[in-house]
Amino acid sequence: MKPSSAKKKQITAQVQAIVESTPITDIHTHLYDPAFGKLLLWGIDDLLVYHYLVAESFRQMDMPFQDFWGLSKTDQASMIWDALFIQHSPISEACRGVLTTLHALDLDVKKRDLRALRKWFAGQKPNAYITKCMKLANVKSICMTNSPFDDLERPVWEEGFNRDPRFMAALRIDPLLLSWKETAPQLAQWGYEVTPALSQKTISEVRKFLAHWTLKLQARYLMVSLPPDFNFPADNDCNRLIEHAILPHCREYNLPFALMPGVRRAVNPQLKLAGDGVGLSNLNSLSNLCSTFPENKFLATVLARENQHELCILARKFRNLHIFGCWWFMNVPELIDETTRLRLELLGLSMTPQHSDARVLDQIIYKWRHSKKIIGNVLAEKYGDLLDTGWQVSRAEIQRDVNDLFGGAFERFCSR
Ligand code: RAT
Ligand code: ZN
Repeated sequence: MKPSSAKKKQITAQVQAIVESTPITDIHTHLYDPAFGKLLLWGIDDLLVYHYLVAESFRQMDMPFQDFWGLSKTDQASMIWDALFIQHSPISEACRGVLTTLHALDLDVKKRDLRALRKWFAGQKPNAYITKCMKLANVKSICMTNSPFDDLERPVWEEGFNRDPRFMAALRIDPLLLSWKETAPQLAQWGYEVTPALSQKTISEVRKFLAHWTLKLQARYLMVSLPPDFNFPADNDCNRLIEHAILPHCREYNLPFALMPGVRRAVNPQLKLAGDGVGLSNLNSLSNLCSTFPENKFLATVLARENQHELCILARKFRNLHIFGCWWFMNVPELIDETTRLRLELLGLSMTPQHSDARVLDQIIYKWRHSKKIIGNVLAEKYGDLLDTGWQVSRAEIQRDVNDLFGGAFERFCSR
């Protein structure tokens, strides 16, 4: 006999409740430990000048790019508010996100009163506000993106501070791998005996640099974003550094190396941070890395929708590969739904379906609320399909599975 639809409804409600109440480890964000002061962005103006919204607003404004960039943050935020929320309905995912966040904070969005919103945010105290946002998103732990090449961030690490235990670090190394010739003099300036040519000595100095920052940050993984034409193997500095410095370093410290292929940087430089685009990657490179270096662990997320299926298949072949998140242009309901289904159907629970990529603290509220709804629905549907076979899942089993999706599987992969 087929299980009744009442039983399926019951399981859907149960899954949704568990998804709601399970604390999340957010494994990739651009947020900072509060000790970084102003580098941790929050509040209505930062929500509005988020680069996802900047890109959308230029489509509705005639203003020259340079004039916009010449405005203060407050004025830019006002222009975006007017273009995307007042002159048109805020339908896009990034616009809707601002409203979900404000609504969750109990602010009245229908009044469309930017001044009142600013006043409310001005009354918040950073530390209490971090706790509030994490509570509303039910996020227990946030992984930052930490670059020693960032001139604002580096001095804070160098000076030292008491870590907020809710914030983990990840060592981001894009300049090291993607523009070695420009990065080498920088390393030399910091006292590493490197030359532009990748001699043995230079490689061992690069490893010293990686060790220094891994330990200083207590980094959980190393990370790079890659252009669609990234190729491994190939005879170039990037690959030599990966093979002889990054991967041996990751093996020594038992750290995963996270690869994010598919970003075309500065497709329209006039848009600044909002000017990056997407391209299809050749995932043979990732396959080659996983098979050539079985002692290394790789985390991966891809930017192109068309790469998602192949990525799932790769993860079926290589257990040293853990796939995660619906990154950036993938982080829209339609594609989260599709990608989560693909992953659950091809891999089961051995993956991390989402990270927030939040750049502004308050965004964790909407990014997680929107994603949890979709992940919960897809998961409930899958348990419903199991019910049709006569299999029954207990509450404890659902909780175990959801724990895995929201950080447990990632933690296990890292500690392996
Ligand atoms: O999602 C974003 O905000 C992008 O600008 C990037 O930062 C991307 O997530 C990355 O980590 O490179
Ligand atoms: Zn990111």
